[in-house]
Amino acid sequence: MLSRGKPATASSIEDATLPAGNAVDGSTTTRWASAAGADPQWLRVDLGAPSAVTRVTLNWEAAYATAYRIEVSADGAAWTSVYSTTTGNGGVDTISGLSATGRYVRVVGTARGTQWGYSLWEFEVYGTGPSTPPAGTTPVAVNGQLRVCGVRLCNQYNQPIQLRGMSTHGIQWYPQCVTDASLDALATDWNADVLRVSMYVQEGGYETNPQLFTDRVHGYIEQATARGMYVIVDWHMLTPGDPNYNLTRARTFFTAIAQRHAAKTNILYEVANEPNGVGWPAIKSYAEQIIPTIRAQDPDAVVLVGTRAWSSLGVSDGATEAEVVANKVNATNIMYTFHFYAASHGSAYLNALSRAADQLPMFVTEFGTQEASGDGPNSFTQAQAYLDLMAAKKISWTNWNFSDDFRTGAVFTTGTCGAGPYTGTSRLKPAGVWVRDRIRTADTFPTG
Ligand code: IDC
Repeated sequence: MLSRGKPATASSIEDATLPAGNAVDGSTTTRWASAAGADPQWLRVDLGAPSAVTRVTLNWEAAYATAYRIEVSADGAAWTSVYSTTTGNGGVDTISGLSATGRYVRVVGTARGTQWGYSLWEFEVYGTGPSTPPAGTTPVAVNGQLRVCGVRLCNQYNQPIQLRGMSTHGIQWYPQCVTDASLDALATDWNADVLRVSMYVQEGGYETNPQLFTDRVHGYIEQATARGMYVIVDWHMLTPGDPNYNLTRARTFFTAIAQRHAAKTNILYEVANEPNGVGWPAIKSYAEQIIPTIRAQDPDAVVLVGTRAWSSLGVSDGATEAEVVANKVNATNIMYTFHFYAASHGSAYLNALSRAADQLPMFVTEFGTQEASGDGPNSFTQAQAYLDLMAAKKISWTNWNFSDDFRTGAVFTTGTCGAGPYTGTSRLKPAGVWVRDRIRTADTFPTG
């Protein structure tokens, strides 16, 4: 909604207790009323900047209009009519499907339903606000800064959304797959909303050259940002499996990243890829130490916390989501992660994710359509069951992985990276064709 609390004026008021601003104050017990017995009369609101207007709602008091127009204007002087009716009957009128642009929006009453004037409890204008570029440009332009709302991920309009995209492979091994050309394809051919940057800590990753890998992540963040995608900064700890082992390194890394990118609206921090061989209390304790480090630099970003047993919510250790539900991380604006590999992780895993998503904010930051090795045969049937669940519960996801590694879970055929082409399907393995189709599907990003 664009109109609430914005400056409103009117052609007349019945008396000083019924000013124009009462129609945009969000209260249905205060109202604007025009002088009795006079036509035409108008009420207008100034949205502050040119805005795309998609919907207007009028909540009439007993003194309603039988005939009125909705008009928009760029300057408050020249008006364009975008809707009119002569059969108004009061109550609440919702006029949707508009595709108007203007800074000023007004209702002009031309025929009254009563002997009184025109009176509105509320006048609401919806669309894409002046703070963002036109709707539909990029996922970040539309959704802005994300936040956790209940068990969902919400956009700047407080509407729940689902993000879909890809994870890189380990950036120590496959930087040649993260290029301007490959990211162009990911953003505009795959229509991805989000890129997960998987920075291993061990296995030749961050610990071997903190500056180099920090700079590499900085660069990928800028490249994804330029394309309007969200970025998950993944602290890809795996072996050893206790995230506390890398706490000091994590503090250094996340401080540098969060400091540099705090003003951006598109960063999510994943603080522990896959804890393993360690209980939930140790993971929770780690999270409660690293989250304040990030928040000290970037207070409003969503933080993603790994769960026990390779982010299986404990299921791979014979536990369930109940241990998290009973002992949540003491922090706000966080989500918990769940990873699955469809050919290895059947209904016990799927059911745990389903239950968890009703009680915890969940984000699937990694999944494959194949076995837990990221290789072997695909189970597209089982993978689709997960995708259906995630669509229904608006669980965001990133798929493993955007590289040309030989394994079946790497989307490109060997030798693609560096040369391309990254668009289309000619260089995709079966898992790549499958997941590209499922990322390309139109997004639903409500703006009001
Ligand atoms: C795999 C990579 C493989 C690498 C291995 C160990 O595909 O090249 O040798 O990691 O580093 C995960 C992990 C992810 C794994 C992936 C597939 O988060 O690092 O990638 N997987 O095994 N969890 C479950 C599966």
